[in-house]
Amino acid sequence: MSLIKLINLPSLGDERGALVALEGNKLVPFDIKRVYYIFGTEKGVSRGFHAHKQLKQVAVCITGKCRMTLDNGTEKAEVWLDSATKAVLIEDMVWHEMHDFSDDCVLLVLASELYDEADYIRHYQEFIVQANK
Ligand code: T46
Repeated sequence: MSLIKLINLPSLGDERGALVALEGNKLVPFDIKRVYYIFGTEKGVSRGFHAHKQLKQVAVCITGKCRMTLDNGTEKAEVWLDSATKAVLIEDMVWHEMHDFSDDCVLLVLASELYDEADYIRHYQEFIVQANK
């Protein structure tokens, strides 16, 4: 299966504009326990650089765009998040980085668990060892 798992978010727009609805265990393949968003990222700044032991997430740029790289320890791939109707599923044990944020980027993330720093693997070599166990 491909490392990049895109989720097409149908736009429920009409003549007034667009609307996208995200529901847990439907388009989003888990119970949504947390929502956060990243915005105002300074020019040239990259974020992420970690994997999660258990957490699954769905990410979508609701305005602007950024480039996300995914790495499962054997394969690497990248995707531009450049549409409010294009989300990517970030599985557990996938190293991910976000680059090239546009000035107007708002990256919305839906998460399967509450925030837990102990769930992060923030060192790439440790990730490679864990991922290849
Ligand atoms: C991820 C990518 C896509 C909290 O206190 N609660 C939260 O729910 C989150 C997400 C973060 N934080 C704190 C932890 C740090 O002190 O906010 C600070 C910035 O977090 P971090 O450096 O991990 O941010 P990113 O942009 O590198 O990564 C974030 C998420 O943390 C991460 O889970 O997958 O976005």
